[in-house]
Amino acid sequence: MTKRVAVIGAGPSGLAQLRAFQSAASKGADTPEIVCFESQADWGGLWNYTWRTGLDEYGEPVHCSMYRYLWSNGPKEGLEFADYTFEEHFGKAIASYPPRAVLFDYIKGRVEKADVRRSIRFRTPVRWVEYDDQKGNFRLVAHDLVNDKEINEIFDHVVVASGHFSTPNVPQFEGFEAFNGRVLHAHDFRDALEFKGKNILIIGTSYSAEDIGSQCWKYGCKSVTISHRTAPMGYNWPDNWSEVPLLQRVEKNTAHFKDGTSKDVDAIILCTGYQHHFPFMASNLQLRTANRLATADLYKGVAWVHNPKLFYLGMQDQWYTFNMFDAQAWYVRDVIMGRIEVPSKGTMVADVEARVAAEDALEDDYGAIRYQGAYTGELIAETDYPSFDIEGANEAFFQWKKHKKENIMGFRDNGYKSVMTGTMAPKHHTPWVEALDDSLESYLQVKPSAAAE
Ligand code: FAD
Ligand code: NA7
Repeated sequence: MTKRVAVIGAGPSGLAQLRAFQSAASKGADTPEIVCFESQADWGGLWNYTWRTGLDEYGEPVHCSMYRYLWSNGPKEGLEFADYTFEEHFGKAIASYPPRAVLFDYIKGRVEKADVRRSIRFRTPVRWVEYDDQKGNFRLVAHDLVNDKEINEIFDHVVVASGHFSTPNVPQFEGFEAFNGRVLHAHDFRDALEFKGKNILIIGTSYSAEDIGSQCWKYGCKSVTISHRTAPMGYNWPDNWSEVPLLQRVEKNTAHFKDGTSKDVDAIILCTGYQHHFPFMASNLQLRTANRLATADLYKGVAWVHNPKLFYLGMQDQWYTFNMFDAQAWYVRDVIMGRIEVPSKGTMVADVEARVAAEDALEDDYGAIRYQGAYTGELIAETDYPSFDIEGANEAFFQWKKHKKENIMGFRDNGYKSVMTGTMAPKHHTPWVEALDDSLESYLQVKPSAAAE
């Protein structure tokens, strides 16, 4: 009997899984039946932008954490699909830090070419997954929102690709209740113009903090104050920025920090990260992990050590993204299709422990990039996913880090060499600080009439 595989989520990771099976089928393999469940009305995951925040029109939590004017925060040369290059999609070489709409278009291009949309049930959130020990399969419950119907089906394998940058981690600080401005989490940030002329306070020092602060600065906020728990980011920020220790309390509009200093602010943006959140998985199948490179309980970063018929994709903290998800998806496909055998539980647990220890021994971000590059390469070597020059991709990340240090508001004006095509990215036509229009048409310099055709 044909195996049935459920894929939860049609973001970059879930789509990688669909493409992996389609690729095997196109080479003549007998592939399982794949059903992908997606809560949103379209594919692309976080890259599928919506203006909505909170709950959507069906009362479902809004998945999107992206915002207007978002440009890639790392070089596209580090995420390029090995089986579908930027040049193939756009018909020309493009600059290295595309805005969201351009990357969304690229993600869609590959799966449109692969013709996998028909395996996706949109507007169908998965509500529950449990494993039947006796029958050796999974029972999955989902909700067809459009027809308001419950779906109850049996699967031999489940691949969870629901992402982990959507459920916000929201700490509480003394005085928030009486603060006279807006307190929001990065997940609900949508348009920097809301903060034009305002003094903003950002809590956190990672990607969201850096990028939301930069957005607000670019679109005209009055000042940016960044409060750290561990250490300041230390970039050469513009004059109206300051980095301060952790927020202690807020009194009316005055924020007080750990070093005794204070600042009057109009809005507070919590860039305090996200939770791995899987309320739809039975508790014995639920991944519980920190946001790190070596996730807990996943053999080779994907197979659930307690039951390797279940897989999680893209659950790592991410330097590499799209091509790492591909490496994972091709690997998972081959396990499901019996081309790769998973070892005993003891060996799988030892694999996880070794990965955790190796990550713990890393000294800096450069080590972390090499580590995730090596992991991606390790999985690729076990499948027929096209191999590529990982060292070269690492080098694009190293250059990116160097360029950020040199000029945090100008790093996106640099270009890098594609390890897939060997082409050097052209310089973008407008410096990032002056490029206020983030549309695909503006980025690619397509005339609106031509874009509409
Ligand atoms: P997601 O993109 O989160 O997709 C998960 C999908 O699963 C969604 O479509 C969701 O609707 C669906 N889903 C969730 N739960 C269910 C359910 N119960 N039932 C059915 N469907 C469900 N990466 C980069 O490479 N470059 C960047 O510049 C970059 N910028 C980022 C900026 C922000 C603000 C954030 C939050 C992330 C950014 N990322 C970036 C990282 C991002 O995580 C990846 O690019 C990518 O989107 C991860 O893909 P994914 O498929 O694993 O998860
Ligand atoms: P990250 O990368 O998980 O970073 C979370 C940040 O929030 C980090 O600086 C943490 O500080 C800080 N944090 C978390 N909890 C607290 C509390 N309680 N108090 C103060 N500071 C806190 O999340 P991001 O949203 O920046 O990035 C996620 C993805 O989105 C990423 O892939 C990007 O591409 C976009 P710490 O250093 O732990 O002290």
